Amino acid sequence: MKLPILYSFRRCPYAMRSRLAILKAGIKVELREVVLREKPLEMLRLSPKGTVPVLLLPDGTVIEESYDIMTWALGSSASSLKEHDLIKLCDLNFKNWLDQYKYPNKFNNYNRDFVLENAGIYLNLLENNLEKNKFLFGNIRGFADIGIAPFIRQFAHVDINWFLNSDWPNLIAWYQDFVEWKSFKSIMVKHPKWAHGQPMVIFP
Ligand SMILES: N[C@@H](CCC(=O)N[C@@H](CS)C(=O)NCC(=O)O)C(=O)O
Repeated sequence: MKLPILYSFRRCPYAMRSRLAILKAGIKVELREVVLREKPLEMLRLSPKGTVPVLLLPDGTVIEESYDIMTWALGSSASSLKEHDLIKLCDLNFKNWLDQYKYPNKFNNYNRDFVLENAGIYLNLLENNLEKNKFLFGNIRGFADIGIAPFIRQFAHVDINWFLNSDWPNLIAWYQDFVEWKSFKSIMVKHPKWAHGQPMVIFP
């Protein structure tokens, strides 16, 4: 049986959310681990924009946005507009502040306090939701948790001590629960770079 093929990069938060959704859905795919500076031609032919993740379905359909891969895997997209909006706000706004925070020398636009103040607007939103429930939209880990947590992990890891001492107790607990989650650990297992002729890696 032909499996869908997922071009992925272990440390990419967009790829992480896609792998988590695929794992949660109980779907099997062929995993092709990509090195971003040497993207395989096979992937670029499918998706010339050159970002991971990219999913190729056996019928030839290409899904090249992580949100759409999540939706494909989980059978439905965010169950409420609020959930959808929170993910989109992550991708369209928070991610920019995260990049500024993570790579200050690359952007060099704003000082750290200003960047943190802006990133904090989004983190406060998450904190407010998590004050009410263990997860972002209730007491079970849902679409938004999977979609957003990889980005918060990246944020936390820029300066983990600062994050763990920050004023977001519920966000910290949610982050810690995420990184300890066995599904998260399993999607972070290392795989060699994909190349023709290598044994096929089936995920999960
Ligand atoms: N909107 C895309 C964004 C994906 C994205 O930007 N992925 C990054 C890696 S985390 C990438 O492939 N960047 C290309 C590069 O660095 O060459 C999605 O949601 O899938």
